[in-house]
Amino acid sequence: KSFFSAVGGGPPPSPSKRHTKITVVGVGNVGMAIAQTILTQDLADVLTLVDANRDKLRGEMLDLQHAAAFLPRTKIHASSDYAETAHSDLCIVTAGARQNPGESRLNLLNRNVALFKEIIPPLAKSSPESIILVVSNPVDVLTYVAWRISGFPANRVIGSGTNLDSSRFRFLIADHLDVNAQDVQAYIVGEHGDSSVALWSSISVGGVPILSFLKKQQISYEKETLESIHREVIESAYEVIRLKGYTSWAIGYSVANLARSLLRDQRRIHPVSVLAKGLYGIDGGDVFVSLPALLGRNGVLGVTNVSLSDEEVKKLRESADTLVHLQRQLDL
Ligand code: 6V0
Repeated sequence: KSFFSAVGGGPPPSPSKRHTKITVVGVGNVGMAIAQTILTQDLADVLTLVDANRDKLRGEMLDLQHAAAFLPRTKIHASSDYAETAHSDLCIVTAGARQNPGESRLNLLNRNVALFKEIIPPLAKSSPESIILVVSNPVDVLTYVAWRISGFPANRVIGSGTNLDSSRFRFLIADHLDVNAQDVQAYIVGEHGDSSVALWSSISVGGVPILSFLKKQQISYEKETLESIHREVIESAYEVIRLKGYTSWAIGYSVANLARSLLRDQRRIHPVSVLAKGLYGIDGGDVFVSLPALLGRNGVLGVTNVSLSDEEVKKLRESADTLVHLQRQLDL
């Protein structure tokens, strides 16, 4: 006898036809911060976790499931078998090898390429219509690797890129002016990390372009002050890692925010890593770097044409050239 009686003798309710399913590969600090933000923000009906470490995977699944009484309903699965990820709408990849002491960046990168060769083919095969969102570092090169290995069209392969750098930037500007960071528009583009490019002309607060505002008010500002804010953005990642060993909460919110824009077709503009060949004078080869991209249910719907200064274009091209050079040395 079932727990519920059928009403009017009719058929039992059929399961809802359209689920939103998100897969998170890698249940380390970053994967779990993303998973928990997705749950609290009610972004998925089904959340599937994948990791090579089976004990940790099952432990994390149970720990999240035990919070069910406090959360919107989401089915949480965990498996190291990619068949469990079938029909995902969004696959978020956070699995990554860590740098060994004294290990070169290229060596680490090649170990991550080997990891992606294990992860991406079964993921893409199980969910051929999904969007792949890469978070593992170095994110721009690994997004290129995921694109190459998956064979997906470029609009469905995205790297979290400078979305996080930009939110750090917005926080610092907001903190400086003592306003809400949500009212600060500011973009960092290019390569995630050290060679990112701050778009000073893009900064506006409550719709007021900040540079022309300062000029009009004849408030002198030092280029150095602006540059020191950008430097702080770059250094803040290292500082968090030095202090707590890894970064997790901000990347968790930043990726959940991307998931919302994609799956709910929000058509919001995010600086994320996209195939940038032919854009902004980047012509050296297939390369993924962050540009302000319009995101919706079909992935990347377009890239906005911001007018950049000559210096910004130069920096962007240099980053792209460095990445292309690095990509040529990969065991792909
Ligand atoms: P972590 O805590 O070491 O977690 C990595 C997880 O990957 C572990 O649970 C591993 O078991 C798992 N893993 C390893 N190999 C496989 C495999 N073949 N299949 C499935 N799972 C596997 O690292 P953490 O979570 O701190 O960081 C993950 C990645 O995110 C790293 O590459 C970071 O550098 C990167 N980040 C990227 C950011 C961004 O802005 N793009 C920000 C923060 C971290």
